Amino acid sequence: MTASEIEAQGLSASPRFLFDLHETTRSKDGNSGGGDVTDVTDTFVSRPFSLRPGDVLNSLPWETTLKMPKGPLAIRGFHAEIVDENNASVPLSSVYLHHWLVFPILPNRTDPHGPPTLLPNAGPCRDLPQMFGIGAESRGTPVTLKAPYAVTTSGDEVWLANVHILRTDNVSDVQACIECHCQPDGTTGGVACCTDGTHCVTHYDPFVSESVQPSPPVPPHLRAPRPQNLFGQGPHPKEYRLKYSVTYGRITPETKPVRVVVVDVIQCRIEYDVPPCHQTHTHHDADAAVNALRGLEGGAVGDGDASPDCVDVKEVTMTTGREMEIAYIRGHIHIGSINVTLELPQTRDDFCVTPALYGTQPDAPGDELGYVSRIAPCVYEEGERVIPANTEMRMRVFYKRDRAYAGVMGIMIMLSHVKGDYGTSTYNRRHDVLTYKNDTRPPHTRYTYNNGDETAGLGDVFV
Ligand SMILES: [Cu+2]
Repeated sequence: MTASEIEAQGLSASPRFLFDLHETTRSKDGNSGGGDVTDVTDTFVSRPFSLRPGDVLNSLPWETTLKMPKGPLAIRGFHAEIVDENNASVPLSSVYLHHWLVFPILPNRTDPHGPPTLLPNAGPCRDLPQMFGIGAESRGTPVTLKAPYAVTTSGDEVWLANVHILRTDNVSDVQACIECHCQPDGTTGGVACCTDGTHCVTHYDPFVSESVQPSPPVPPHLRAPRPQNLFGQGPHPKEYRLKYSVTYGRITPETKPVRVVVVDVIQCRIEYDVPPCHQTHTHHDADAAVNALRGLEGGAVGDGDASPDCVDVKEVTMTTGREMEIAYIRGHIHIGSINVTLELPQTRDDFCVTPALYGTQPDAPGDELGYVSRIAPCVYEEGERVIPANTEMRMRVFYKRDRAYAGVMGIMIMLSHVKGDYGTSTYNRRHDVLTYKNDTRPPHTRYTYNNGDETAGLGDVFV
């Protein structure tokens, strides 16, 4: 989903999901900072939607408006998962939440039917504009900020979501389905190869009629359009709901608004493919393995079959444009990943490792065997981790190469307060905080950093 695609659209009159407030809870402890700060958690649940085995659902942002708490907010938590009709968590092995992405927009003030203004995050990637959300690990990896840090909002935003879900129980080739393979050999993949309305082949499908072979042809694990049942028999659709919780407090003079920065290790190209290790060995890989094993020593790296000569590493160096007071960092990485690491090469400071944590029990929601069910974040107290301006920061992403992994990602999400920032996180659109040191992207794909329009003049929002 590109930023310009979102901006080019108005809101759909026929939304794919409708949400209702399910419950409101209050907490005075934990991340709210205790004392007088009381955070509220509002949980919203969608009306049920049905999926048959193999179905792929990819709702576009302009079809999916989220309900949100009213008014200016200091958001300190955002959590989402798929539940069933009884509000019980559904394992990734039944319904794979490929991704959910949440985008604040400003509705068009002059023309209610005109295109809205997207409020992207402050990262360098135009095609990763989301403020919250990400992948299958979402259930185990909520955003949690410690007060006084918060993602602050004005209350004028409308929140849209892009939700990509695949029902994978009884699917014949689950790996091909959830990696969205583009070729039969599984060496390449990506979301462009599992679009809305496509269908992963299931064990039931030999008993249904063949669909007309589409043009261009689809990989063998996919059928498009959805095959029709010849005899009125076969698997019934099941009903599911999308559930999300927003934890928030009031904006006070003490609140430190954070900028959300989403960085891609392959400089905003987003998806890549990892070849198995028997294909090539490079000197670089040996280097990577040392770091990977450092992660393994922590005991937090999946099933541990990453051998020293069988690790894929991608790295990128960035430069801080401003002093950053870091509140929260986490990676977004797919099945096959080991971890994302951040270091300050000038001081050899390996300051954050966010490992992929793999589930251990078959079909257990939140602990699904073989799936990345959680990515451990680095969470900081106020003032604990301050990176000066003009500091180099190196990001590395490690994947196992025990087999081919297609359509993977190496993303880092960093929430940090920038000295001098005021007003709301959603309106602060300066992209000067973290930039690629050797930017290999064509100039027209980058943000311009000296454009005054990138910061809307909302001013302070204190209530
Ligand atoms: Cu991803």
